[in-house]
Amino acid sequence: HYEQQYLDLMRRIWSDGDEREDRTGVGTRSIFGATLRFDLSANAMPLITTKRVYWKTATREMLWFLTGETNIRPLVRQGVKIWNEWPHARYVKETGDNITLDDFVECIADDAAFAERWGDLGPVYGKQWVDWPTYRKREDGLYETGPGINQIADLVDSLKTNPGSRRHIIEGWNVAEIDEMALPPCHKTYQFHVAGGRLNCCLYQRSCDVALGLPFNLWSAALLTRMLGQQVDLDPGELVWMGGDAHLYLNHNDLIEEQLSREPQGNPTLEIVRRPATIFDYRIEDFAVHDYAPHGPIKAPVAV
Ligand code: UFP
Repeated sequence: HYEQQYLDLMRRIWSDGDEREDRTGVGTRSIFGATLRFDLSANAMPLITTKRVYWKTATREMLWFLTGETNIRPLVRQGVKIWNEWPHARYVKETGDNITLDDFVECIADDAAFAERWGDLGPVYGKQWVDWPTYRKREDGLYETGPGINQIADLVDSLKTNPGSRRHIIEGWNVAEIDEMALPPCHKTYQFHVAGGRLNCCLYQRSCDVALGLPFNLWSAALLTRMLGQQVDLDPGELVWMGGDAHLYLNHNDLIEEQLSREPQGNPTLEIVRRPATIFDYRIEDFAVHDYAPHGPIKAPVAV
């Protein structure tokens, strides 16, 4: 089963990983350098089955990235909670107001001005993907801003016009803007590759929370590959995932023990029920998952 690779990685990190302190103070076991490969043909998806993965949440996040938005408000208003902890932590830190996460999120949802001030994550994925800033040197030696680069639109174009290229890349790691981001990109580089009428994707992820992050990251990378493939008339090929620091948080002990005791079940597929005019026109209703009968969800705290 395709998921065995994921469980093997989890098991290996938990038993052999180097135990270390990390930025969050929670502590992890970690290995450096890992690769997973998934066949996406026949609409197969690397969707984890040993716990329920909320693929619609991950899909909404992907659609949000593609809008170029970096404020959590549109996510919050769809009930997507995955980015809430970061703006909340910043708010508490900067204002000293010890508001609960739930109350903070309610303010973001109800109050546009509050969301404007406190809901933005800085120039994270969405901004870099569709509006990477450019600067031009003027004759007087000063710099002025140029038009932003839409990497996604350019990628669709290059896949169509120059499929054999080795430069089909989406990059999130804008060195000059890392300091302004709530979280520097984890799934930082996507490379696409066309072979035999199929679209392959290689994702390089610099840092990976294997328990909570990776199930989402795998789904999203495969989803993006499927959407792009539909837009440029290529069948789904392979997803190669490469991780730098692949870790498990020490407080995920219960999740890990439970998940490793379960067996993968079924082979879910993704159907895209409509073909939107462009890569930017997908809606959540366009996606249907079939044959997904996972084990029950497992809750665990996210390290901020
Ligand atoms: N993380 C993921 N996947 C993501 C994402 C975050 O695994 O898509 F946004 C995890 C990895 C790490 C933490 O545990 O978030 C980021 O912390 P750091 O920047 O210190 O690597």
